[in-house]
Amino acid sequence: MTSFEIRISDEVGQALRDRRPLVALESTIFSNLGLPSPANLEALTRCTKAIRSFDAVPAITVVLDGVARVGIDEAEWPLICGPAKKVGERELGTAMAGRWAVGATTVSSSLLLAARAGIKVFSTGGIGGVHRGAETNGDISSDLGAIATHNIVTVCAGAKSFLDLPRTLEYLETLSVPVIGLGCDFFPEFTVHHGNIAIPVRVDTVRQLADIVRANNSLGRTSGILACVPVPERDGLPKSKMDEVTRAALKNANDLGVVGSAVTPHVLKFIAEATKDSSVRANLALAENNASVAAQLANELAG
Ligand code: PSU
Ligand code: MN
Repeated sequence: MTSFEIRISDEVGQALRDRRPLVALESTIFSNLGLPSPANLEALTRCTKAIRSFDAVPAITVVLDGVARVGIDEAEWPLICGPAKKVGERELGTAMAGRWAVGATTVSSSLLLAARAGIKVFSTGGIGGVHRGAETNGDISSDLGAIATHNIVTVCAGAKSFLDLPRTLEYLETLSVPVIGLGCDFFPEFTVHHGNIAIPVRVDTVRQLADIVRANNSLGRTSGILACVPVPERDGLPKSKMDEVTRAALKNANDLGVVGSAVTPHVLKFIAEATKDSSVRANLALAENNASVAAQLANELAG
């Protein structure tokens, strides 16, 4: 009989025992599914550096040779940055039992692994959400259900802007997930700095955010919390340009009949090419910024 377990790296295990701050990271964003090479390796380098600069420990989640991992060695980074199969939460068991060589974790599977390890803060770029046209195609990312299920703070730059953002927010309300703007009272639109969809709660310091997390925990609430941080203004892209490219990307996906889990990687790739990689630069900047915020939050919550 084969037995399975989540393998926690020595560094992450030690940090957990020492109650040091930790930040979990997904691996899809760092694979070819999320960012083109070599920007993906640059993203991984910048995010982990940002976390370490606040004296926190990065915990990258991934499935390698069928083993679910929390924390990997730098020597294994090239495995993540190459071709990978996307592993959402429901694929985790299948990837383990099927001994997938490289299973890139999404937000949903990362949250499960991080929660099992006992990590409290997770950082990503933009979360998945309710897709445009979901009323007919039914496409709602499992990220949302996972954020509601696992008691972790997800730090993000909102949801990817090619989604239906108002419906994504409504869905998070239905799931009773607190959505908090850090330094903003709008739902950030991924690579666009300014947004015009209001969110109900704004805080201006990481300490205030940590207080909300602790207050929720004191109530015995077990849902996650979504902390939203806009892309830094100097790195953001013009909204009009992104709206135009997004329409073209969605039309292209539709014309080619791309459906299901292939939609997000396809649209991201189209947008990267159509914006001559300026969307990739913005994606890197926001991922790094989120990692910094997450590390500061992990410091506030540590102990
Ligand atoms: N946002 C990015 N790059 C990505 C993703 C989101 O900037 O690669 C990935 C994340 O892993 C997210 C997943 O969890 O897309 C959502 O996929 P779907 O929409 O198929 O649920
Ligand atoms: Mn989907």
